[in-house]
Amino acid sequence: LRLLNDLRDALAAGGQLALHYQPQFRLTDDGLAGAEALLRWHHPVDGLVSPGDFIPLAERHGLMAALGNWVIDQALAQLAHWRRRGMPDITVWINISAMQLFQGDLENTLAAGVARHGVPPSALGLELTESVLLDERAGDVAPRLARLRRKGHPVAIDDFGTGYSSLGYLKELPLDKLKLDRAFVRSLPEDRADAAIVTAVMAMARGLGLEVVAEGVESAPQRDFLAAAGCELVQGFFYGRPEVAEALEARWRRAD
Ligand code: G
Ligand code: G
Ligand code: MN
Ligand code: NA
Repeated sequence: LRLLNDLRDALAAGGQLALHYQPQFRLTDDGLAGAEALLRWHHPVDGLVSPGDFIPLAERHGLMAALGNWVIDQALAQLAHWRRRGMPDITVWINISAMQLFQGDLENTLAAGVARHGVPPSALGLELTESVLLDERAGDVAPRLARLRRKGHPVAIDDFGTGYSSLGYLKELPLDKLKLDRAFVRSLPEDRADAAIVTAVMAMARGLGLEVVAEGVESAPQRDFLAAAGCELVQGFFYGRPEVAEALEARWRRAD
């Protein structure tokens, strides 16, 4: 388990981990609304290692708390930096794993981080995948989310539509946004089943007072379909890949 030891070293030493930021835009006015922070590990020998590979490793071997705390601190430090430079009110969204939600002291970690960096909690959004809700401990998801939201953090359900979702949970859970999984976006606008699903999700979200972020938008026809369906926010390669913090800042500067 060389990779595991290397990850331990990376957490201790610093310099190898980074957050990349993928921009999110409002469809109404094309404005920059926020960004999803995505963890990257520059391994000294193996090069770039995907979070899909090392996050499961971290979860299995007790490193997820440290890794999750690093992400929270890094995102808040970046937000503080951007706010000092007058970047407009963007929301940075971080991915929260089931383990963080259920085992760690997420609420206090966030509160301490927000206070330390002087950033309003509303600027740091939390993405939870649908599968988190299916966790055996899911019985107390709702009160946990409610407490995080009461502190001011917006909450989104990630990869919406891919879990074995009972739609019933949408009624019970305190949420702000749905992130429509890119599987439903990929074949828009031609695929009639996907078009029907996306249209229905938009209608349902509107009725529930939730905003929808479409993921994986890669083309203008996809964007046009989503706009016509009433989708509020978009994220995907058509708009921008996950990029270093400076690149997101440059985007804002160009638009300014
Ligand atoms: O960016 P990429 O496609 O490589 O991400 C792969 C997966 O890793 C995605 O599902 C993404 O949500 C997840 N991921 C990326 N960054 C983080 C993180 O900071 N924390 C957690 N828990 N998951 C992350
Ligand atoms: O599970 P989650 O939604 O957090 O995963 C985010 C991942 O999706 C990122 O690692 C990113 O690289 C990937 N991604 C983002 N935009 C696109 C896109 O337009 N197309 C594809 N194929 N992948 C994307
Ligand atoms: Mn995500
Ligand atoms: Na997703």
